[in-house]
Amino acid sequence: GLVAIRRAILSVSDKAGLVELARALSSRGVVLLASGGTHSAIAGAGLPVTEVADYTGQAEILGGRVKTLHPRIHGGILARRNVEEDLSVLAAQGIEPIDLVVVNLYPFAATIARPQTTFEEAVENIDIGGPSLIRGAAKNHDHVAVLTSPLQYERFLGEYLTAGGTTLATRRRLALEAYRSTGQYDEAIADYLEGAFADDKPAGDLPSGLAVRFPLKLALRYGENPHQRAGFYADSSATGPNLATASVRHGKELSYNNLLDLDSALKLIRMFDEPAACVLKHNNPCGAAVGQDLESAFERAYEGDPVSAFGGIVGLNRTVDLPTAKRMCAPGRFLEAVLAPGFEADAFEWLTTKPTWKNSVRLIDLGGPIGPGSAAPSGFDLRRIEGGMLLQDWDLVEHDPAGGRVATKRAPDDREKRDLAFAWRVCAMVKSNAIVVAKDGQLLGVGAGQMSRVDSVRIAVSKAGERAAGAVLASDAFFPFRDGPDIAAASGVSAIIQPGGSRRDDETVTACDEHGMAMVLTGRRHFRH
Ligand code: 93A
Repeated sequence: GLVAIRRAILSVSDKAGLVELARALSSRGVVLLASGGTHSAIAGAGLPVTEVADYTGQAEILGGRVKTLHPRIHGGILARRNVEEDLSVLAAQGIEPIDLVVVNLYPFAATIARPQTTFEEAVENIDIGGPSLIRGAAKNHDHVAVLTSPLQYERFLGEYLTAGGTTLATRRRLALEAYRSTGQYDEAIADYLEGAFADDKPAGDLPSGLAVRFPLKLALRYGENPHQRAGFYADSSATGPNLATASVRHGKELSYNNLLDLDSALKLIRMFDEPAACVLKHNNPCGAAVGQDLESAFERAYEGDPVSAFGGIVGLNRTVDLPTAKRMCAPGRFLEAVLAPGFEADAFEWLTTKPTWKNSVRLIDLGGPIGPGSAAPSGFDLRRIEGGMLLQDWDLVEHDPAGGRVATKRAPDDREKRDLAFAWRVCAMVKSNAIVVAKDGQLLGVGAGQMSRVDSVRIAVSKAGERAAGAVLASDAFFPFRDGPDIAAASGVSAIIQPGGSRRDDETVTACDEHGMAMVLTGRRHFRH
């Protein structure tokens, strides 16, 4: 399995680490071949190196479009060292075997990221010879090693110097990474061309395919359950504060379920301009509130359902200050994780020294402000099903749904309007069938994930208890019958917000009118499955 490196070809756009690598190889007696610019860089450092054009006897043509595409190069890479016929062809044609290929490609992604780049420049930056070298070397990994990024040089050199050659394990690992990188390179080209050719197809068409641009960010200890393997793959195209760019500043490593809950927490608090807090359990909000300041928002969120909030995941849309930190550690409280745009130094200190659960609490710093104006999630919402994947637009929630149509005789008053807008946004983050009850910008009861809407209503109003009097209720989809509003009215709910659209909307409106309730129809549904 151990292969000595007698000859290497180097052709790199990113010249970082090149001279150091070339020097290490050269000092080990490796003969170096390099394309034009790479040759200049190595020769400039005083190292012996042959230019590809001199070796092949073929000068670069077409303004560099053909540099390394030559049988003397590709024959040397692709020949099987254990096949007599291959070796005799090399000997007959004076082709020397090449045991190491070091290539990194024209910077296509960086080129198209510059706004002034023209289509012609982008196309010229599609590398042809480089991927051919990489793919050839990776195909012949039984005999040849391939490096595609300066990030690989150090580890490779370490392994090479230790073993005195390349091991099969190293060559296999590098071959895999090589095909990943050429795959992603072509995906980026296809994405770009799809955008550039967008006029060719009807507006709103779905992408013809999906780019693989989710590199592994974090291997997780396990998935939803301990017998499931899991990992967090980051969307390299995401912008704005998100879970891939956030830093975990304290606490145990994040789990799969933590990340799911944190994602819902982020989506929820991002909907609010004013100081807002939420507490998530099993991916449903059990607490949510807005307040004059972060401290009161958190306090009211936790107190909405303190039994459920124990061990919860907290999301906050303001930098955590000391008063808020103290509330989090009040006697009898325990939090699993806190996500915020930042932590004041004294608040951070308090959270990491005061509570009994200080060692385990995960503090996640988004590193920047979030709110209705900050970047929306990138790309699409994806989910796996057997045999494929479902893709949809993100379910973004309208900021002020209380502007919807009033269907009842009585219109909501100003306080009810504010609460309806609050409840509507929280409700969108609850698993369907979703019902929430809220008052004065505080979530009081949630009915989540029930298979009948009326059961969700029963759960939500019973959670709110006596506090339901004068509260408002939001429903993520229409009421099929009047039973839900009837139960809400009996508990003292005074106003309802829902999409409407049922064949029996009239029945529901009549029920509300009979009870003197106001009802707003938004015309937009927010299922969450
Ligand atoms: O235009 S190319 O696709 N034609 C080629 O034959 C070729 N061979 C290597 N570009 C080609 N390359 C690329 O040139 C490499 O992938 C590398 O990115 C770059 C290195 O050029 P230089 O050594 O002249 O700086």
